[in-house]
Amino acid sequence: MNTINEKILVIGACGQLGTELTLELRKLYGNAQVIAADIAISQHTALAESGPFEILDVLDRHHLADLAYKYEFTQIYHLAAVLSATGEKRPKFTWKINMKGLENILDLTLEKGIAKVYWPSSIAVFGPNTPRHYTPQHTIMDPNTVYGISKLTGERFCEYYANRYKLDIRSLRYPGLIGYKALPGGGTTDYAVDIFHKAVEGQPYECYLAENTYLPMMYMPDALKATLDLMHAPAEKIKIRSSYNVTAMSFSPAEVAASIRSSIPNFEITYKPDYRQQIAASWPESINDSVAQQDWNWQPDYDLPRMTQDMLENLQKQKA
Ligand code: AKB
Repeated sequence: MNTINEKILVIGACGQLGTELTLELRKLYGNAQVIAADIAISQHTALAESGPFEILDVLDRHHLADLAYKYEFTQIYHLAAVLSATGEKRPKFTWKINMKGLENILDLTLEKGIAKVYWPSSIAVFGPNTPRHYTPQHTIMDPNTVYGISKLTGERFCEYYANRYKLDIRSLRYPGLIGYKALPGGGTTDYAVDIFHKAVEGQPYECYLAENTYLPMMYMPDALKATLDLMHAPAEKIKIRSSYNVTAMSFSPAEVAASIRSSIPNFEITYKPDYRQQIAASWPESINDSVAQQDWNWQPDYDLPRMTQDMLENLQKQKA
């Protein structure tokens, strides 16, 4: 991996994934080489203080072009998106941010000859008629959330640009991501982060999903590893230019609560399913990521017990 002479723009740098990915990229490439950008400045001081930061609205093509001129980016990580739960409250806004944002980045990439782009997709591209267990890479895709529809359209768009214009675009279909450094916002899988915060604060948790709702999940160190392994793999290994299935574990709210109870025995959970239950019910329970394993050797490190221990230890330190 050659890290010299790269200039990397991370859009959506203050989000759950963006915060950690920006810090990781800065470790690898150098602080000055990685430009964090978001619609507003982060409360995460390490992110704002460790390198360049730009306020950026991804819908503003002119500002994007100005930044590309100023920094001469060689790579873009375009993470800014409205997630599934917020998406159902604001469908038109979600469509605009998710689709126009991606279109702007793809056009900029073509115009400025940017070498590599990363764009995240999601398990939300699957829908009620997709096989729910061990969902394969290629299968029925009939998402019924605006977020899922925008991600599926984005996947088709990325593959089209890769084939037609030879752009080097890479993507992963993330499951729910769990980390302790930054909070998620507006997703259906967010409960799996919130539950750890409540447990460490000694409070009960009221879950908005039913106790036996299984969803695919991944701990943040694995999400960072998957993203960077994909981006650092030789181009000829990347056979999928829509987006790769990746996963690490699958669990239900009852199972994560039980896992937390092995360290915090009096932790209590109750269930009050809301509109997010329907979204979760349309998504896979588990994912087959054998194509990612084959193409670029994907393997996760964290299962539920190992993640639980690490989350609790780090949150306890943070809140002490
Ligand atoms: C969400 O819940 O919307 C996201 C996702 C699975 O893409 N975390």
